[in-house]
Order: sequence, then C-alpha cells, then structure tokens
Amino acid sequence: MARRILLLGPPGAGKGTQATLISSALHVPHISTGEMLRAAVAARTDLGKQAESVMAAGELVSDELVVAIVDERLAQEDARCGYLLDGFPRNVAQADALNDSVVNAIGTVVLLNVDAEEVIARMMHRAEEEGRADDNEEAIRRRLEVYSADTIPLVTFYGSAVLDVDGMGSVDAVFSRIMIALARS
Ligand code: B4P
Repeated sequence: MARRILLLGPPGAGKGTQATLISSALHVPHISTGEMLRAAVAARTDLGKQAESVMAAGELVSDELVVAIVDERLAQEDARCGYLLDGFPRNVAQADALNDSVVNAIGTVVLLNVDAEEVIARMMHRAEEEGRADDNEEAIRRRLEVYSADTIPLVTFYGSAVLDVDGMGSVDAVFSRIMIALARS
C-alpha cells in the first residue's frame, strides 16, 4: 500500500533527523522542502536567489515557489508508491495546493511535539556545528512565531489523520515512538 506521510512539528523539532530514518525504514523517498531550498541557495539558481534572504530571516518562502518545486518532485517516478513529506505543507494554502495536486489523499500526519526551550537549544547547538544562516536567535524566534501562526492550523486541517508523537528525548527514542504510532495507524 502506498504510504503518504507528512511530518509536522516546530522548527528544530527533528523533522529532518527523523525523516531520514523513517524513509529508510519504510522505503519511501524523503522529500524536504527545506533541503531543496538550501540546495537551490547553494547552487545560486533563480529560486535560490529569491529564497535566500527570506529563509535567513526565518520567514516562509512564497507558496507559489514552494508549491512549484513540490509538484515537480512529486511527479517523479519514485514518489508514485508513496513518500514522506518533511516541512511541506507549512500553511493551509500549501495544504490546499497539495490536496489539489495529489491523486491519492495524504494518509497520515506525524506531529512531533517538542518544548520551545528544547527546540531553541537544539538549533543553537546546530548553529555552533553547521552555521546555518537561519539558526540565530532572531530568526529562530521568528520561525517559532511563523510556526504558531501558519503551521499549527494544519493540525485542525488534517484532523483525525494526525498522530501526536512526543519528540522529546533521544533520536532513537523518538524514532521508536514514531514507528509504533505508524504501525498502529
Ligand atoms: P526546514 O529545513 O524544514 O528546517 P527546520 O524546521 O528548522 O528543521 P527540522 O525540524 O527539520 O530540524 P532538524 O531535524 O534539522 O526549514 C528551514 C526554512 O526553509 C524555513 O524556515 C523556511 O524559510 C524554508 N521552508 C522550508 N519549507 C518551506 C515551505 N513548505 N514553505 C515555505 N518555506 C519553507 O533538527 C534540528 C537540530 O536538532 C539538528 O541539529 C539535530 O541534529 C538536532 N536533533 C534532532 N533530533 C534531536 C533529538 N532527539 N535530541 C537532540 N537533538 C536533536
């Protein structure tokens, strides 16, 4: 059965970390809009040039640009038998666009719940290790505001498809909780 899974959670919740593990366990492609956008910035494409300052400020890149890159990615052969979306949709307009573009509806939404203090600590730690442009105090604060205002409404949007998972604790502990929740769904 094709599994179409969304991973939701605040910035720094560990979506990217867990998505890598889940996609390899379930053999579905991991599609991360954050990674696609960072690759575009690094390659200095037109999309990357438009996205760069928006991302560094902790704002969302325009729906038009993001929906276009996701549409193109979901049309690829490997996404026909399922996929794991990480970081998309990030607001209701993107979720509407996804519903319009996908033949089969999204089956499961994994919501990673992590305290604000913990996500800030994780992102500050990543800032020391990787130096990502959006891992600074001001951008992190803005990303958390954008998450509350724009992304949390998706929990209501997806309703009973949402699996609440505790995202606190070690990477392995969180991964086990996700796999148990998915097995029960
Ligand atoms: P994303 O790439 O989606 O980044 P994120 O939300 O910050 O991170 P994530 O939750 O994946 O955290 P990670 O696993 O890395 O977005 C970045 C930006 O791109 C957005 O702000 C926006 O501008 C733009 N964008 C992306 N999608 C968009 C869309 N659909 N529409 C518009 N704009 C969009 O984990 C964080 C850190 O914690 C890592 O260092 C990790 O090692 C660590 N960690 C993970 N799990 C841990 C654990 N259990 N314990 C301790 N540390 C842990």
